[in-house]
Amino acid sequence: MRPTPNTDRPTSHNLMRFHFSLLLLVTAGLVVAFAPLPAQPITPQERTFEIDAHQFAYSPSEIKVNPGDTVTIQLVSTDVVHGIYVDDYDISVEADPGQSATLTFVADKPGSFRFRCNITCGAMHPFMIGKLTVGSNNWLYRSIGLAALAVLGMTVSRKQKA
Ligand SMILES: [Cu+2]
Repeated sequence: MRPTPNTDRPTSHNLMRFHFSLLLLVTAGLVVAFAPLPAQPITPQERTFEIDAHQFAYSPSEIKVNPGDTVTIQLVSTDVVHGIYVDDYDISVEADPGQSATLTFVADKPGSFRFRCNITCGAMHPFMIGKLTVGSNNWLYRSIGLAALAVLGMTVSRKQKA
């Protein structure tokens, strides 16, 4: 059993204070979740990734770049003929067994894109996919901010009840 709180009814002043803190927290939450971020001064870079293609996977299977980067993928097929096709960017290249092929493009579309093998290379060929991420981890920082606010909110409401 928790100790019985003293029987004072919440005064309207306390209630108002509680509602005000609540409003403040909700507002802060909305700001953290939706406020537009200032354009980040990211200097576009030239980036090269070597991706090994083998039945039935890429390694690495995820690459991450900043918007505006000039990306070069060196595709190396280590067994049979493989290709790489990047969704939405609609670009591809194919590499013969033991050979490499190069694909260069400007990552001008932000977001997450699948890349996949565009050469039928065996039974599990449809599962030969990877991911290209163009952009920053804004959503991650936002969710961390929201979690921090939630903790703060619980602390405040507990204090109000005490
Ligand atoms: Cu393949």
